[in-house]
Amino acid sequence: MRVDGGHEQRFIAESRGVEPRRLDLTPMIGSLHDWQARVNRDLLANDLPLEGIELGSELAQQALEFQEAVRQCLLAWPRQWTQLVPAQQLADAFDDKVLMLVFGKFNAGKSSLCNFLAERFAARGEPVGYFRVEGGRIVDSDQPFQEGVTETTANLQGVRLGNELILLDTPGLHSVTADNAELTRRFTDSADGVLWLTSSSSPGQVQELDELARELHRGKPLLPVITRSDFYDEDEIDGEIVKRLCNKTPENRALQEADVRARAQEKLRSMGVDVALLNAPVSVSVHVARHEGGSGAAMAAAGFEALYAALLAIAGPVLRYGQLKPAAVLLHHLDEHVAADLREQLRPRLSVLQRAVEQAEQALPRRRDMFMALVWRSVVPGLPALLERHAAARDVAAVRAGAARLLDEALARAGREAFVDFELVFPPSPPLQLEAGVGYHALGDLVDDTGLHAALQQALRERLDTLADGAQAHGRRALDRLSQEASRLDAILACHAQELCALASSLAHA
Ligand SMILES: Nc1nc2c(ncn2[C@@H]2O[C@H](COP(=O)(O)OP(=O)(O)OP(=O)(O)O)[C@@H](O)[C@H]2O)c(=O)[nH]1
Ligand SMILES: [Mg+2]
Repeated sequence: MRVDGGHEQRFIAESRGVEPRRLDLTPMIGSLHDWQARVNRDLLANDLPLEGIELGSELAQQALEFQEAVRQCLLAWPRQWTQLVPAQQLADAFDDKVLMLVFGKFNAGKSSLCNFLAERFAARGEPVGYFRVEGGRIVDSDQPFQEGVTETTANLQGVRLGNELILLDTPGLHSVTADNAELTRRFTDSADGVLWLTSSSSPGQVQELDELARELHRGKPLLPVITRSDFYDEDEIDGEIVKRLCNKTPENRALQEADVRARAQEKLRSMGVDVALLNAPVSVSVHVARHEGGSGAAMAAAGFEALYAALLAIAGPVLRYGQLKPAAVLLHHLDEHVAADLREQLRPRLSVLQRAVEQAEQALPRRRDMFMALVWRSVVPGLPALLERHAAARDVAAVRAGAARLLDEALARAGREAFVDFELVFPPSPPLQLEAGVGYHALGDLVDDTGLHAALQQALRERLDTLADGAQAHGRRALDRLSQEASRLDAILACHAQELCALASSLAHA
């Protein structure tokens, strides 16, 4: 390791010289807006067809719920995008700067590290400026950050190091009010990379990284910094026991770094985050470095040369993220709001609907049988009275018409009961068709209607068969229309999701 402060000098020189290379993101931003427009257009243009389906049915309700979810999404997306505008404006204030988020639990040593790095920059003649964020505005301050247990940082604050680099000192985890949390989030949205500070007294509490999930999923580089990497040693000076703060040994540091690295890797994997974002942890002691006067050797021994080297190493990815930021912010909105809604709200609703359609389709033969039985049971008991009524006049035509009327009365009711999900309309039945010669017969003084009765039943069965076929086909057609449209829409949404992945990957390789 170099002990002449070489990395510090280089780091400060390079952070003076970073001139973020501007990429022309206009075409990418245009493609992202086009994508959103296509999603909107396809959602608006694709109503689920409910023709032939009873509006009060479970099936129709599911389809209507989907349409309602679409409506809510179309309303929410522009609102969610507008909510990001203040964040962007705030970020614009640092448009050409590199923003590093200094993140960690309370007392992790965030404020102390920021102050110390600022001292180092100032000592080398670089401009340094502190600021607080109050009510969404940046307020300059000439005071370094408060350090220490009693002075827990409750506000988002930052320090400009040189002209290009900004450290954002976030409020210690769990010490954030709701307002602050929102503000912190806006700022963290615009950060280009993250220093995760974890105290050497219990390093690598990886559950803390859960709060960084968004940032990490957005591909921001992560550098774990093991802070307070020191211990008190007792020395005897002139017969007196004196406590002296010492750096932890290189072996001890190496062990902790390896442990933090292994835990962080596992955590990132479990979060589905690209492990390549993780940089090798470094251990530092601000207190020892300060106490020893910040000489080159002291800085190196306290871990700062390694920290500077690590910062230089991530400068590339950090700058890259910074360059892509305007498109990245839009992409993240589309991914975290629009694509997430397609994935978690709309497509699952379409699947539920599809399953309901399948079940309804499978139930159709059962419904047909039930329909036949209901109509039969309702019409057949009325036939003897009908035959009786027209026996004197032997009026077969009246019987045929009367049977058709009995049928009509039964159809609507049985249709509603058996084909519950469907809207069935039965046109008035024409008189039943009987074979020629079928009618009442004289049997001595009596009139015999046995043949007519049997023929009526036969004709009724045939008519009913045709009607039941028609009702079943009607149901099937309605279900097919709904199902086809639902799968078409689902395929369109899946295709949009893929398109956004492709856009994200072309942005990553821009
Ligand atoms: N031993 C030791 N203590 C340190 C070091 N750096 C910071 N501390 C102490 O750790 C405590 C917390 O430091 P801060 O810098 O205020 O920590 P923070 O992460 O900003 O804390 P919050 O603002 O509460 O989230 C203070 O008492 C510091 O003096 C270090 O290098 N060594
Ligand atoms: Mg603090």
